[in-house]
Amino acid sequence: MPHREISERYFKEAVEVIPGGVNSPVRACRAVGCDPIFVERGQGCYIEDVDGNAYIDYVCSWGPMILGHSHPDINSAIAGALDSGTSFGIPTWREVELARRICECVPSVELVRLVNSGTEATMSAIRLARGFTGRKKIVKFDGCYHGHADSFLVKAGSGVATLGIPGSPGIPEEIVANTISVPFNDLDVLKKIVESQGEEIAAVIMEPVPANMGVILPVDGYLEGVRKLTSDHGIVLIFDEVITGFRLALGGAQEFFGVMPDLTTMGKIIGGGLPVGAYGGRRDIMEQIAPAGPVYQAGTLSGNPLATAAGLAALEALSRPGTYENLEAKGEALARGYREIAERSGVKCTVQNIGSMLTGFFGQAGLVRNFDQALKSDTDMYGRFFRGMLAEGVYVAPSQFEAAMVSTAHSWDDIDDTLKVAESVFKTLA
Ligand code: KE4
Repeated sequence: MPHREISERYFKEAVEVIPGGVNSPVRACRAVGCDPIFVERGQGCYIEDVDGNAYIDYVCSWGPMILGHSHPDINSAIAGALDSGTSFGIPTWREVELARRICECVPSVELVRLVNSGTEATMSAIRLARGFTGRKKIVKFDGCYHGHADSFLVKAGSGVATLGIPGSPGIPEEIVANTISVPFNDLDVLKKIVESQGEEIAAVIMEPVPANMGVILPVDGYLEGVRKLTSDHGIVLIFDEVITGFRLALGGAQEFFGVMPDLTTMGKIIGGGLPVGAYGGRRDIMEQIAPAGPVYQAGTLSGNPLATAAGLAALEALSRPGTYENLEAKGEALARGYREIAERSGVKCTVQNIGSMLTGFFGQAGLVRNFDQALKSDTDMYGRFFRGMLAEGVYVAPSQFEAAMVSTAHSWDDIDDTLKVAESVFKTLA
């Protein structure tokens, strides 16, 4: 078992000055029964903690590090931008370039606004949909997570599910009353809601491939069905592609599945590890955003020179031929390996994957199609899996209700080494 005295000391100090000792709940590792490591550095697919222990990293900062840590193109882009200053609050050419690249890559995006996080992107997109339609209600899906804005903390995934928080205190019921949450992958339920309340619904917001309850795949025809229902009722369809954007394809899930939303929210990868979010889509809707239109949204650091430099470098690297085929092949190999190991070890574990993201739902035998089914997973067994992998130098998501991410920096040897570790860890789970 690697020693972690320095991480333990840092965590004791952290809890004295930061709630729970972390700046984002899921990092606390409470759901997997251990205290968090503190990272010293990252290089490629590896991270090293402050005690000098190295790990193959499958969290990848929850998605942004699709090119691995300390990618030379990104680091030099940031260094180059740094010489000219860090922030102006005045337009710069890089934010136009990044906006242009996003419009070129994401099929349904004609106009885009840069913000500083995924949460800012989704909360702004909802406000825009409400302003554009004049309607109040929104529909989300059980287990999907769209950041921590008030309207979304209803049956949410990610850290909300991880910590088993029913919703969140501090959110007035009047806000929550306008959020309808329905099961993912059930078109009939959505149809009933839309047909009975459609004229009051401003937007349906969805992760086209949910990753915040673990990776859940849309059943055939589901996305197309949601698209038709929302189009028929004048409802703005928002694809929250903060995770799937630039991960499943350069054009995200909408390119992968060929289903076009009205608005798309983005984040993570487009910042290259620095804080960038974005929302964009149909020109007639986006032109309602101030100062072009009356729907207000603003941000001191939006389009920041360093963050846009990093984002541009990331998209440039991702545009190279063969990138997504390679990511997909490694994601598939890892998922297949886990399935074979679970089978050999007699461990019930349903592994679901798409592109370079995957989740093993422990204690499950069949497909996991929605949040209620995901919640039946054996989270104690997942915790033993996490701790076992960590002890052997593999850092997987510290929650059953998240996704493991493969980067371009993961070599075939890293995948093989990960599966060798998993073989021994699964033996302890049976
Ligand atoms: P941020 O505000 O954390 O940048 O993005 C919010 C968000 C919006 N939409 C989707 C689909 C997301 O997955 C997220 C954030 N993802 C989580 C991990 N699943 C962030 C990790 C964390 O909360 O620390």
